[in-house]
Amino acid sequence: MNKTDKIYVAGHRGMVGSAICRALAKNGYGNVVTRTHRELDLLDPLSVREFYADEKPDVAVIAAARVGGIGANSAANAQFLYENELIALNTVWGAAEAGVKRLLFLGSTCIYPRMAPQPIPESAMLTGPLEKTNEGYALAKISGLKLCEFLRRERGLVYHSLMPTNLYGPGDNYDIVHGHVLPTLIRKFETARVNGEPLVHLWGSGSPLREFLHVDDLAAACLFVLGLENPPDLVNVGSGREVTIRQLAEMVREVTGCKAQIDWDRSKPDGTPRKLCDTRLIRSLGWEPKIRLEEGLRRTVDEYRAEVAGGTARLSCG
Ligand code: GFB
Repeated sequence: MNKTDKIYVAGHRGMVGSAICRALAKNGYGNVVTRTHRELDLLDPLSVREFYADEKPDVAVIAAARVGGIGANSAANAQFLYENELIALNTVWGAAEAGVKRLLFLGSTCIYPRMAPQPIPESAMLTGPLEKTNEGYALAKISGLKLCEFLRRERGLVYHSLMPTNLYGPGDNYDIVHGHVLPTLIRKFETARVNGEPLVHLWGSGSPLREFLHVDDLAAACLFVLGLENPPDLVNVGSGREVTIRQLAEMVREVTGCKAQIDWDRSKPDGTPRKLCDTRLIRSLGWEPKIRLEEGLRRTVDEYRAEVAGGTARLSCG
C-alpha cells in the first residue's frame, strides 16, 4: 500500500473504522474515501457497485458491520446474518468487479467453533459447530472471508482477512442491553458510582474467559498486514492475554472507583466458555500489540467520561 493510494474505509463512523482512519492519517495516508450510511447503503448491491465504479479506490478496508454483544446477537441472529452477509458480499464482490486490487476484510474470532482448541489457531475455522449465541454473525463473516479467499485464488486479487478478538476503545457502543461486555461494564460501574448505587447487576457466572484488544492496536495491525506484499489469507489478531469476566469486572470497578457489590444474574447467557486466539502467525510476521489492558481500560474510562460530558457517547444502538 502506497501513501498516495486511494483507500476506501467502509464503516468509518464505527469504533473500528474510525480507529483505522486515525491510524491512516497518522501514518501519512491522505487519500481516504468514506461514505456515511445515508450516502451509501451497503445492503444494496447496485449502489455499492456504482460507488466503486465512480471512486475506483486502490485499496478497500471493510470494517462495516452490524455488531453487538451477546445480548444483541442472541436476540437477533437472523438480522445479524442477513445484514452482515449482504455487507460482506456487496463490499467484497463489488470491489472485485470494479477491479480494486487490494482489500482487507475484518472478521471476528467468533467465526471459530465453540469448542475450538485454545489458543485458537487460524486452521480451526470450519472444524466444528459454532457458538449458538452468535451463529448468524459468525456465518456472515465466514462467507466474507471465504469470498476473499476464493477471489484471491481465482482472480489473483490480494483480498485477505484479519480475525480480531474482542475489541474496545474510543467510540464504543455503551448500550446496556446490546453492547459488548467491556463498554457495558464501564457504563454500569460508572453509573453506580455517580448515583451511589450499592449493587451492579452483571450477566452469567463470571467464569467465561475473554481476550481484549484495544482498537488502536487493531488499527495498527490492519496497516501492518496491508503493508505485506503476500499476506496470509487469514490472520488472528489479539493481545494474547485472557481474563475471566469476573476479573474484568473487578478491574473496571477499580478503574472507575466504584464501591458497589456485584450481583451475577445466572439467568443470562455465559456464551462461549473461552475464546483466546493463537497470535503466533501475526507475531512471527513482526507485529505485536502495545496497549496493556490496564492502560487501555484507564484510557477508555477517561474517554467514556469525556464522551458523556460532551454529549457524544453512544448510549444506545441504532
Ligand atoms: O462482549 P460480549 O457481550 O460477547 O461478552 P461475547 C459476553 C460475556 O460477558 C458473557 C458476560 O460471558 C456474559 O455473560 N457479561 C457479564 C456481560 N455481564 C455482562 C453485561 O452486562 N453485558 C454483556 N454484554 N455481557 C461476542 C459476540 O461474544 O463477541 C459477537 O456476540 C462478537 O458476535 C464479539 O463476535 C467479539 O464475547 O460472548
